[in-house]
Amino acid sequence: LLGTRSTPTHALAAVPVEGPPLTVDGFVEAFLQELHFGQGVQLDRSTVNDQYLALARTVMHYMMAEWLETGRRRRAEPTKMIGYLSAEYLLGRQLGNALLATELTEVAEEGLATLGIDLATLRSQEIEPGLGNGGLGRLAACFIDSLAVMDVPCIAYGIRYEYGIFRQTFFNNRQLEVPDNWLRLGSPWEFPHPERAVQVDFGGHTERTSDENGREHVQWVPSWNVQGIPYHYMVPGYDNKAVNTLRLWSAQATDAFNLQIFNSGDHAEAVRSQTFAENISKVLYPEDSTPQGRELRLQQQYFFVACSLHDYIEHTLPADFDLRKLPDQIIWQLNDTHPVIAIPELMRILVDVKGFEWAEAWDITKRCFAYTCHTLLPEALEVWPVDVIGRLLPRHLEIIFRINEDFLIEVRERFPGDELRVRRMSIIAEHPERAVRMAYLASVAATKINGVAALHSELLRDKVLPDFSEMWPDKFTNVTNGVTPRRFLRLANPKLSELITEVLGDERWVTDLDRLSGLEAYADDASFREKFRQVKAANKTRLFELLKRRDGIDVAPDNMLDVMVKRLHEYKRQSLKLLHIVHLYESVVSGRRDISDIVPRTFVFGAKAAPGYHMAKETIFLINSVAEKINSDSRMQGRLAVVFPANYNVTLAERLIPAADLSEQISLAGKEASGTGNMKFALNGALTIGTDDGANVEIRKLVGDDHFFLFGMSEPEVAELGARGYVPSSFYEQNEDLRRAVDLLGSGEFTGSNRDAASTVVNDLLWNDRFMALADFQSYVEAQARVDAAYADTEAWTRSAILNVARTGFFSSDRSMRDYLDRIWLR
Ligand code: H53
Repeated sequence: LLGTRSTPTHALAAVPVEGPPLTVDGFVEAFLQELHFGQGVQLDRSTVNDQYLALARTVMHYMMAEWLETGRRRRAEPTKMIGYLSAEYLLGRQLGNALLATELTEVAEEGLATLGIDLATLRSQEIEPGLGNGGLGRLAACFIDSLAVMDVPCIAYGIRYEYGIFRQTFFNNRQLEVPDNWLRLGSPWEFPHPERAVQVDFGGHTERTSDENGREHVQWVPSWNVQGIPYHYMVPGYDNKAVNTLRLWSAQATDAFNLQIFNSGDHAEAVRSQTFAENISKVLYPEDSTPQGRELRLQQQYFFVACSLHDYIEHTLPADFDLRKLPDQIIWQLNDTHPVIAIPELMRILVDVKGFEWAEAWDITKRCFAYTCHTLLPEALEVWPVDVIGRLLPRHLEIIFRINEDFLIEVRERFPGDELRVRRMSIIAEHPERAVRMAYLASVAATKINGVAALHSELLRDKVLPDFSEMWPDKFTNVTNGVTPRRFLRLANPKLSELITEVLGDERWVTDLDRLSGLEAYADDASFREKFRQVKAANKTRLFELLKRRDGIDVAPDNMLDVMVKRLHEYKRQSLKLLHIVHLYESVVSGRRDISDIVPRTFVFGAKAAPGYHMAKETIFLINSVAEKINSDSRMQGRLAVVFPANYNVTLAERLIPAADLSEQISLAGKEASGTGNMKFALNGALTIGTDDGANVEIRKLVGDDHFFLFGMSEPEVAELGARGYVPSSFYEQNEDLRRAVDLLGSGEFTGSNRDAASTVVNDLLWNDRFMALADFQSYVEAQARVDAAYADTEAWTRSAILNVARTGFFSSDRSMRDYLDRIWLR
């Protein structure tokens, strides 16, 4: 069963594959077929879920024909392919994108209507696959979309978590996590291939033998194993008939594993061991950009990487493939350090399994990997204790040691006598415990190392990996992130899309986003501005209807919509936003400002906190508490409101972003690697208030200072303040507005007179404030005053919003993919 090649042993002629006809009748027939023979139900007895599943499978038929044809075409003319290795893919709902890609939206709508079914209802039935945490996982989803759109051969590999990112609910203003059982109503978009299962070994020890030539052979004798079952997802292009593959691995107990124990008569133990094996792909770890060094996570990482390399080498390449040519066939892109264990795994395959000499194997391996780093936070760089790796993957640990030994010889040759440098650069850290620095391992092996925005790549080179960039300056490069215009403009904002198409004359902008620059001229056209405003207003209405239905929240229709949506993290500074809100509120209730002087605003938050991240959860509690108080205070007359819909996810983002007026991108400069939400907002005509951080820097340069609200310290200023010694309380003492806001927040005013309930956050701000919210407060408040003034001039604001759309075509993930191809993959 294991090791089945896809190449058939006997030649059968391929039969041309065609999807159902692209007509309303053809579609209806295919749909009813699926309903009757796939779902096993008659139309008049079918539930919405039956209809949704049948619809999804019908659309799959159309895509499948293109998928098979893409495979055939690629096999006939093999070119280098991308193996994207990512522990997360935050895909979002599939149906809308699949309909768009197959050009079936209108046909399906019309066809279903003839049966009395509303397409929109079926669309809202879909549970989004939440197989990612935040930016990194969503970026992977955007990238694979773009590669398909560009018809670049790519297999994306990852983990089919049974439970994705938890569903967030609120109880007494606190976050409660509910398991995300996303598969419970069926998963029509995937198809398993158990015959392509891969066995993955763990544990045990290694043994050495010598052959007749005195050459040493190492044999890994593992102590347990699991099998990975691949589940395939189709990744459709757009208007190009290309469909790529996303292959996600699900862990299962191997038969041998079960049988052994079953035969011993201990059935309960057999079931327990099965559960143990299947735990590997059970849940997505909910940490985002601060990993917890949990052994199960390393198991997950090795599990999916081992499956993926094996799948490619044994099942995808031709049987007689000469592995010395591997680097011409594939480049493995390492999405952060999560898949970095692939490096010693490839060495193990080449040396132990395929019999290569070490030097030749290393030469091949070094040309097969590229590494993307997504962070600047030192605590986000994964480090695995030597004894954890040794216990789980003893052979890999030996290989890592050997790679490190050879590498340190190279360092000593380059920098003789510089033992401090040798210690700094060692892949093995000695303190606080012996541990493998995965980012260093990646940097040593990778052909290229890239950051995800211009500023980030610069800081990565100069501050995070300076020794490595000195040693190999040419390895370092930048690729600024991007977002897919299909999902985040064409699908999420149909009204704006229609308007854009109307003035540009065609839809080519969907795959060539630089064409948005054609909108520049219309920024000065009053009738276009009016249409643009109508789109924004309609998007707000659509959002508010959703919030009413989904959360029972009422939102004032005419307020400025000020949105901060992203994972909850101290460096992102949701607490700074909160201080601003409390400051506004305080200035009104203290009588220093009249409510009628305040530009009416609704503040929207969306954020999940990692369940073990105490400060983040306390911040959520405070935001909800402040919201409760302000929203029920009649003195605010609806002119200040705070809403925090629970469970922010891709589906909600698609509704929120097109409705936003103001985008909050307020991380401390030098901490947000890139951000991608910032791009989505600008592209949908929101103006940004932001620091000079991550991709904000590039957004501001492109849209221009007049159409962006910059505030806060720059990265060098942050570094300087840190070096001088930052004392947050001195800012508190010197700034009356800040003092009043902090005092009110800490007074128990928002927490039912309970001061303790606010103290975690307030005390941290006053006495620690690692991300310098108090230092940037004044500048933030001033920038917000500029926002108010700008918003009051409706025409000028609209003009700026239009220019934001017109000038952010650069942030298409298609452009990111072109950059990866030019700078990394095809070099
Ligand atoms: O990756 C995004 C960036 C964002 C960064 C994020 C990220 C994670 O979501 C998880 C781990 C990690 O190291 C980084 O925080 O700035 O836009 C995509 O590059």
